[in-house]
Amino acid sequence: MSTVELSVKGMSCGSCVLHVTEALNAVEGVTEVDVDLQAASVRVSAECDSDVLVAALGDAGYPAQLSSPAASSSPARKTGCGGSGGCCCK
Ligand SMILES: [Cu+2]
Repeated sequence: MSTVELSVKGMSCGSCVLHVTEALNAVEGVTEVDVDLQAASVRVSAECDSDVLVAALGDAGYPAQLSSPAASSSPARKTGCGGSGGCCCK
């Protein structure tokens, strides 16, 4: 069991959070999902590879990547619903 933190793009409302939560819960091995909409991040307790989690989020329409303190290539860009971020509730 390990906990990984992912940064997720495209989440801008409560139903995005639901979609992300459902997408992750559908992954085998995932036991806990904690979405932080404000921080655009998700903490996941899972027994599977983080690549699988990232892929599941990508399939759901939310490009994600592992949150790493060293990563400097992830500017916090805000996208509103209906914006170029492809929000679910457009
Ligand atoms: Cu939304």
